[in-house]
Amino acid sequence: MRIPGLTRRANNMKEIKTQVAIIGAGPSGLLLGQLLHKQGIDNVVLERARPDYVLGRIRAGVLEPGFVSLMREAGVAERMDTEGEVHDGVEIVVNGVRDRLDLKALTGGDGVVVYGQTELTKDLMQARSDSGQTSYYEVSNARPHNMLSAQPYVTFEKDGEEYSLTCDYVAGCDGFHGVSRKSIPAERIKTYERFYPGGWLGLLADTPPVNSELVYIKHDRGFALCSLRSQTRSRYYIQVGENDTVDAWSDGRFWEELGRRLPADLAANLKTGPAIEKSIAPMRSFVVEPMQYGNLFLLGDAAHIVPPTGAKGLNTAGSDVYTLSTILGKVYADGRIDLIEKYYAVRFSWWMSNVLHRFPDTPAFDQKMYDSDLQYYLQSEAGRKIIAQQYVGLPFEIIE
Ligand code: RFL
Ligand code: PHB
Repeated sequence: MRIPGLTRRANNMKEIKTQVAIIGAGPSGLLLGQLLHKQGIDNVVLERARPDYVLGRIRAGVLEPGFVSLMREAGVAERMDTEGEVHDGVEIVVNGVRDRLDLKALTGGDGVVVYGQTELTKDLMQARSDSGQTSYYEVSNARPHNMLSAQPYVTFEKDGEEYSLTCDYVAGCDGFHGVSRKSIPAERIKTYERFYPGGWLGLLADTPPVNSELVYIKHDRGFALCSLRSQTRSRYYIQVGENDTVDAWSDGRFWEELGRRLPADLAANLKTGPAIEKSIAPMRSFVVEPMQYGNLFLLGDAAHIVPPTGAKGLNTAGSDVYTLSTILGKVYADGRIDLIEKYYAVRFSWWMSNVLHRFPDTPAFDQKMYDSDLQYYLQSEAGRKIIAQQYVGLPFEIIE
């Protein structure tokens, strides 16, 4: 592991220097690190958990074209391009009736790629270690300081030693529960949050998926989603109640409940098997404003959360990463310090137009609106186009 400029301060705190300190080694932090590295910008990643813990979290599976391009630009797309599945369509089931949205036709050519967050995180970890960039896993007490100054620093502890990481910029990529957002004085930010009762119980199994494409199901017993990682690995979700726990859901109970929510032809095709992973994802919408405090930037889940319904979380994180890596590229190569102040404005306007659109954030949770809106959208060509365009995502902003 390369430790840039490691020195020891008088108080025995080890001092490290880099250009960009990245807190969090989820997809946001690792992809940012890779894109900065490609532009010759030195960065250090600090992660609280162990690598295998990060890889054990089963989350997103659907990548929009913008995210896919970013993986290619970062030089980490080889496995995604061979093992990921391109999906040109997705199904929505209302009142037991299956309706396929031809994403490609409705958007004029775009589809999505099904490739697990776990897999792309693995690819990013590998690229990072291959290129010899510095990462510290299992750190504790990471804290950003002096964020309004030209020389912020992050203190942290690792293996009983205290470190100080001096840098030009801090990227807070440490998710919803991370320290970055909490380090901004409360009077300088506003947070907007809505917590929906209940959550999504997800189950991963090595069984062929019930359908070759994703199926979103509206059902009186609750929402269900048939997703997949490949044609031999399925990922299913069912909406569960507020007080439900994973322990209350044996594999058998899960399969039975899923079967009840599927239309008959799909239920007949359901192949069950032992769960490889089962977890409940909470349902919340959250955004912090601004997403920046001096030289500290918030990216991904540290700045905003949407319920998994629209498959937007990881993709939005990707567009934060694109914005910040583009800005920092221009800052270091062309001295465009003026762009630093643009991060927040660019991100917030993109977020508002892309994610706060009523589909797909609202429907599953606001039944009344769901009924009228979804029917309206599905029954007109214009509505179907809107759903398809939102699903495959908006293009990234040009930063000039
Ligand atoms: P992450 O992935 O939460 O990573 C944050 C990292 O920071 C570390 N950390 C710290 N490190 C150092 N010091 C501290 N004090 C720290 N505190 C935290 C954590 O250990 C962690 O490693 O955030 P990131 O990188 O912004 O990535 C965001 C995505 O993970 C998230 O948006 C998506 O998974 C959301 N999501 C989906 N998004 C999609 O675009 N498409 C999907 O299909 C999709 N499906 C999903 C999802 C999220 C789900 N859950 C579980 C919420 C399905 C589910 C079930
Ligand atoms: C997933 O495969 O995990 C997944 C797919 C689509 C979503 C949410 C999650 O909307």
